Amino acid sequence: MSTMKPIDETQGPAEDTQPDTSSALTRRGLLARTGATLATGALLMHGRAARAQSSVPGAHGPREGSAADTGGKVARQAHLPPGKAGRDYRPVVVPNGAKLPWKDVGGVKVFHMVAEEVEHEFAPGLKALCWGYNGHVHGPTIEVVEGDRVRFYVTNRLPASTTVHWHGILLPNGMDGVGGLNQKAIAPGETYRYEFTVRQSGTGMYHSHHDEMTQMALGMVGLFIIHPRKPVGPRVDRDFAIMLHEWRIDPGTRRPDPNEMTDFNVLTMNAKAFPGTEPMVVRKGERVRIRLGNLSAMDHHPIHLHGYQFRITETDGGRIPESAQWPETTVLVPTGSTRTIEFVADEPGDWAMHCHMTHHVMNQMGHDLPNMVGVKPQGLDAKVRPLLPGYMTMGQTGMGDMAGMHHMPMPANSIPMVGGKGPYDDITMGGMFTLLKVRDHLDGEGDPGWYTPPPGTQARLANADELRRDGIDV
Ligand SMILES: [Cu+2]
Repeated sequence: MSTMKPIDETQGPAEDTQPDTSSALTRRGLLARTGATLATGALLMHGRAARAQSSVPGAHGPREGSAADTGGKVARQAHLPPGKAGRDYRPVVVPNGAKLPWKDVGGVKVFHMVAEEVEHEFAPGLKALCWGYNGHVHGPTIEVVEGDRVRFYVTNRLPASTTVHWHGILLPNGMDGVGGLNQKAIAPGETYRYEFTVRQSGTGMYHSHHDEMTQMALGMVGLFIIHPRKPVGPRVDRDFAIMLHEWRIDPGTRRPDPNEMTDFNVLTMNAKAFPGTEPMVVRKGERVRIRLGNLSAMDHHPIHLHGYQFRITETDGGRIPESAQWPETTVLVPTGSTRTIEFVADEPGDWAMHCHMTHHVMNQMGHDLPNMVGVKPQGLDAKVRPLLPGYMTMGQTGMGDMAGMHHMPMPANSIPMVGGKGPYDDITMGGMFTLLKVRDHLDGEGDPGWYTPPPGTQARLANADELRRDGIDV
């Protein structure tokens, strides 16, 4: 991400020269007394008033580390007043997702994250017990502005210890959230406090950094969007953010399996598998940004957008200078990375955007199967049915017919390998698949329905006259 230039050397009131009651107050004792949410609210109101009164707009003084935390030895760094949506940035749209709310306490953006178990629906018909934040899987998207001072309270309501790592975010080492290395892990019932000044802009992420294998596999990841304080690059009209992830959920089970190493069967965008994914809706001519993050356990995802050439404008290392931006139609998003693309949506339609690894656009694919392509089962089905009622040989012309399986009985808590309903037929993709819907006109913000191509602009059955005319012998 782009590193922020020093913006203000003025030192305002020292935030933590008052006794630092927060660390004590946020721990178990207060939780037990009043409940976590109330406790944090009360805490935030308490002891901050003096600071709020004395803070000077544009010259707030809190800095990296606090006097109480560090004995006042850490160099102080100024921050800016909290950046506001509409004034300082155009908010990102998180399809299927949520944003983490904040409140301004004495010029600091204060957030409360609650790590907890969440029942999550991946697509209609498939739910699992996951771990997430604030009732969401993945966690709500954090959206801040370069120069903001941010304070995160993290309450652990899981049965296991956890931490939060701010992935790609520049901050003091003690705030980095690696369990055991930078801090003691947050025990069940405890609330920890993280605080730093945001000194970059771009697309970052956050995730558990304690028992990562289990906790990330169960969903404990989220996006951390930082808008520049001053605009960088062409202004965009639509700014979408999508987290890529992969899961192992066997049909009929209710828990993602964290022990899976290679064979993931639910591939998601913002924790939804198609047809559960919400489309990105855009007006023709608008400049569009799509931020993609990937915290999959093992896989990189080459995300392909139909209908457009785009520029890769940003990695998690920051904005790419315009002269170095590559035109592409597929962007590889390595695991542990973010990539941002931009383009002008000048071609209306319903455009597919999906991972180009073909097994990543399947749902709960069983592949412990013989290769049936080209096999002619003839009377086999009839012979087997007395032994296995309802038996049907499958796969002899591929998996396209699986799309029709949403008309058939399915195992409990599972979804068809492929297929959502399209305007013409079943769509033979699932998983990491979504739609960019570009329209000349939009009524409201919702899904505009299916695109109707103008007459003469759609593939159709060739007729005999045309075949004869053009010398096509079929
Ligand atoms: Cu993929």
